[in-house]
Amino acid sequence: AQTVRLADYRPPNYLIDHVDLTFELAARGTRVESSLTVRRNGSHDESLWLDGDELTLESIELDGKPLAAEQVEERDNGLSISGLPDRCTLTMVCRVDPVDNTKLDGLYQSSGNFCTQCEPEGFRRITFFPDRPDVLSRYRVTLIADKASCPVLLSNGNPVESRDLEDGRHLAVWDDPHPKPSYLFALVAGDLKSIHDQFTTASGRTIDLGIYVEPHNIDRCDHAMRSLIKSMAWDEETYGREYDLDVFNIVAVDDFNMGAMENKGLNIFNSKFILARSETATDHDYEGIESVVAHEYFHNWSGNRVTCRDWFQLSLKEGFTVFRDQEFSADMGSRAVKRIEEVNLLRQVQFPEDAGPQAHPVQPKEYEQINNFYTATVYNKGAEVVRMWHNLLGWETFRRGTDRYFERFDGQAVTIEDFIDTMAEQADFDTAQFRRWYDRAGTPIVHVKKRIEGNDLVVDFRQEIPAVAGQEDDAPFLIPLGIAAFDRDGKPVSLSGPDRNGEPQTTLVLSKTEESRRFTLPAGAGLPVLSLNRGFTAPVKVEHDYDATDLALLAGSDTDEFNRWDAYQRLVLLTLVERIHQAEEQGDWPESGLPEGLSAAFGRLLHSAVSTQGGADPRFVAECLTLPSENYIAEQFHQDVPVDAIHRARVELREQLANEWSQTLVLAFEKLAVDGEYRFDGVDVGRRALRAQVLGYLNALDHPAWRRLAVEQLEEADNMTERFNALTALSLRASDERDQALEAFAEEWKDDPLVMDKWLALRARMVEPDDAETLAALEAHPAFSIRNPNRVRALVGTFSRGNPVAFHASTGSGYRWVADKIIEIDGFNPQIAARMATVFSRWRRYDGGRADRMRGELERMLDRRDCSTDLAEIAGKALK
Ligand code: HT7
Ligand code: ZN
Repeated sequence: AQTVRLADYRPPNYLIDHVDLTFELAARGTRVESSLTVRRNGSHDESLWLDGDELTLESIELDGKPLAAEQVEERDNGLSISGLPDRCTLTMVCRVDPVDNTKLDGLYQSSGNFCTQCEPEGFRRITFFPDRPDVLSRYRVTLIADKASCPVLLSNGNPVESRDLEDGRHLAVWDDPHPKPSYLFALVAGDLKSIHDQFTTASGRTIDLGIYVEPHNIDRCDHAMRSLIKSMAWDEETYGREYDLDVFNIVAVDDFNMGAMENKGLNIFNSKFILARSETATDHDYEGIESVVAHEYFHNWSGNRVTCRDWFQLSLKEGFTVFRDQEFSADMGSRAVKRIEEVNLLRQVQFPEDAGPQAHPVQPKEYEQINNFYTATVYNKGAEVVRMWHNLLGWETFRRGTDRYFERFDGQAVTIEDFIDTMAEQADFDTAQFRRWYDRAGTPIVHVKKRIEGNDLVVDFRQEIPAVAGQEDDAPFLIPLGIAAFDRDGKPVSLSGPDRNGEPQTTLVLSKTEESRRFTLPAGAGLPVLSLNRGFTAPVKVEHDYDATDLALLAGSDTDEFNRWDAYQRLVLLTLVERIHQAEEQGDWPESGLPEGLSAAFGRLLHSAVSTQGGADPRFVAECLTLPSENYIAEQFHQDVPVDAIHRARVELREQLANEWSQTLVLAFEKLAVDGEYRFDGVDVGRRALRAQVLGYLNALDHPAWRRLAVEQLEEADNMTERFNALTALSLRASDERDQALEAFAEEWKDDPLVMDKWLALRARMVEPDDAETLAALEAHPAFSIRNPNRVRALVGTFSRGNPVAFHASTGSGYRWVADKIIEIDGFNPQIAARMATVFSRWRRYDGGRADRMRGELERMLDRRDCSTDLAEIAGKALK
């Protein structure tokens, strides 16, 4: 495959000011007529290049006359047109087949309705066009379709006309006054029902809002509509950004490669991120919907009004918009819990990505297939970098910077450099060094040591910059590091000096490979315990010689909630890793009791959540009590990941904690019961979350009474959150109750694909190593379809990422099954196949037998004549 390089960027040699499109929609042969007003950009006599993919060109005219044959050269990826005047109109007719479009990219059908996905390079699958984000055009779109089967006809912008035609068809015209790149084009046509509301903007304009879904889902749209209205208000209040069309429409479809798409005025969503009612969706689903609706809406400014010059700038819109949606969610719910979730994702997905063969900078320098770069690095590390701008500048200065950015670049396709320059104008620190966050892959490690000199606390910092992605330099980063100190009684020790009101926290800005900071302590103070990277001020790993006592102290006393959680998690990790090492050294499993400090910290947390006076937020406690995932524990081992020992140690610790605290757990289970009708609000969500943890711990024990608690909750609860939490708790151990419950659940929800995805995912987590029969049964289950990305993520994705012992079964059976699926999927949807394949990337970290088998599967995926460029890039990099 061809490598695309940032260094090769050239501005477009022709611009397209207006695009007029007419679609005659038909399943097997949609006719697309396009009329492009072409303008030479600069002075040159080069040809015009129009991208095209799987299109049939029926005709092409220049200013109303057929083009001379020698002027057009058709290649398999587009058209080259020579001899054009400075300005002209090109008119083309193409045919596309939406039914055969199994890639879900371009114009395709989902549940019989027409829809589109154009980011990043799908528009070229609809008509020939310079399909690059720096060509901005005004679009006018006419949709013609059979009125009975396609009563709804939607596109970008404002509706300007609609009428019936004589042959049973009807027509609608949409006009988008805002110039946009082709990746933001969208149309939807089909038999859909809708709910409507209105939003009045700060300047008094009324916007008509619509959410369109398949008719049977019409009772599941209210939460998404509320989320949209909240997002519109928040973006006005927080960033001063007002909506800019008369209508804003959302459509939910079942077949979708990602979460959602921010097409101008017509967002298209994976139905998973729109549809919710309490009987079928969990609190987690409600939160996902709120944040994805917000994310796509926020793109209207960060992405659409100010867009990307080329795809190397993807994080310009994605990193910034993720930061914006994170802050929105923090404002809607618990800030600390939101931060914990963000850091969990970063540590469990982005850090591993940044340490393996797919590592790349936030601004990548080259790619083979851009679809492979919609990554946690571009999105989530990108958001962390924006967060550092925000923290370093302070909110008001940051907001001045974003105002300036939107004002200066409105209607333009720009670069990450443009964002940095605008922010740098506001900054009083070395922004050149800060730029490394965009250019250098890998997660910096900050080693921290402390000592006492006289009355001074001296803290030494050393930055370690790992060599990844062919980048070997070790120049230091600019790292804002929140830090505080606590004495042995858990009381804050001021590090900021007497002039800062004795505030416990300060933020250091580290900029050298090695540097020390000196703090004067009160006379007689001993060596305090350090709380580092508070609130996760920088996306780094912090290495510090914490012992269990330090961590227990911070878990109980740190004034930063995020770091309280982090200390507790580190304490758990310390215990688990010690046990695993011990087992390795001894050659068999050690008899270890529950460590005193950890047990006490667990009990304290649990008590704090159920105490009647000034208790802790149950949601926060639930996050603390959630044991680190097996994959995250695996990250603590750089070589020969002890897959089975990790599983065993985690299961054992869960049982020990449950055993020790069973009475308190039962008490908490009773006290946390939520009365009344389901409400999606902070208090109830928190209680349900902690109650789920509690029920999980209890069911880690083999006891019929705790199973009965789960069965009762499953049968009596009126909402999916509690019902599914109960089923999950039951799934932890084999039992008759578990098997009956799983079967009954599947029977009850067999006609609801989104609920069945939860069931498939749960079943995928339960598969035992080498249980080929169960895998075959799940694959053959009517709820599964290999053609639908949500089903694939639920079964294949969860098996490979959420069930490490079975995926990494030493016989290689798990690898083989997943690779078989990937190869099959690659035949019709390469984007999804490539995403699934990243789970094989870090094969070198496993022991010889496993590593050989994983490598073998990567080779099998790659060594096929018809391996897609998407999958070839992922597998090829993994094997290098
Ligand atoms: N900007 C979108 C990214 C995207 C996408 C969405 C749906 C299907 C395929 C896609 N490829 C890229 C989603 C977002 O970040 O908002
Ligand atoms: Zn986005």
